[in-house]
Amino acid sequence: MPKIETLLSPALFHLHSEGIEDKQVVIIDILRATTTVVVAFENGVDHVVASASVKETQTFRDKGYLVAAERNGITVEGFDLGNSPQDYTPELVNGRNIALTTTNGTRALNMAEEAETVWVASFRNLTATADALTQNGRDVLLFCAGWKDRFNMEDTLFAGALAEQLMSRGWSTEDDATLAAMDLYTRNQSQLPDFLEQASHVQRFKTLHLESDLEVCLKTDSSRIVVKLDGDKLVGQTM
Ligand code: 3SL
Repeated sequence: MPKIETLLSPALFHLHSEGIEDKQVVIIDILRATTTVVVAFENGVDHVVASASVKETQTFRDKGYLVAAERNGITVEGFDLGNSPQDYTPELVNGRNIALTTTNGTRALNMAEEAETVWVASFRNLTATADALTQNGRDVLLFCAGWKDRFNMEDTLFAGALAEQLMSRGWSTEDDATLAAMDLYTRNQSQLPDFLEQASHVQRFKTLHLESDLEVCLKTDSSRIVVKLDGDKLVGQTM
């Protein structure tokens, strides 16, 4: 049976990078990068290029891309979009390509690019992602993007939710981080918004008036689209 491991911070990546070319990696940035990418695919984007750099992302404008950049929760000046999933409307993104850079999510994606498959997941496509992982069948690393190398609750909760699904399908784990993430999720799954009130990024959202994104980011299983890295592009596929 395939095994599950969880990376609670990008700072721990070096402990998991050996053998990554034989593993599936799931990038998790619930607030908000991986949710935003999933919403973009729900609304018809063709592909997304995720870059760690603002400068590189801006160069995609000349290639006809919509360009999107967020730093510290704020849209970078001069870009078409920031990182609010609510801005990625069908009217704007359907049939378009997007180049995106965010504080933590796109950095995590770039770190994991050597993996056998890199998936991008959110609560919105939780079960669809579990189905895709199961179909692939290789060991999985759940990669929480966190906040500037720090642990965060929302990514850990999602890692717990996904690990729960995989364990119920017969997957196994010997990893304390995965067991802790599952415990956090099972204790709080019935009251996620209330539990996350105390989370640092939710507090940050309040200062930036971004609270309305929370509902979009915590919606579970509204989509059957899975998102994976294909060369240097993120592409979507319906399960
Ligand atoms: O860090 C990231 O990649 C972002 O998701 C952070 S924010 O939600 O846009 O503030």
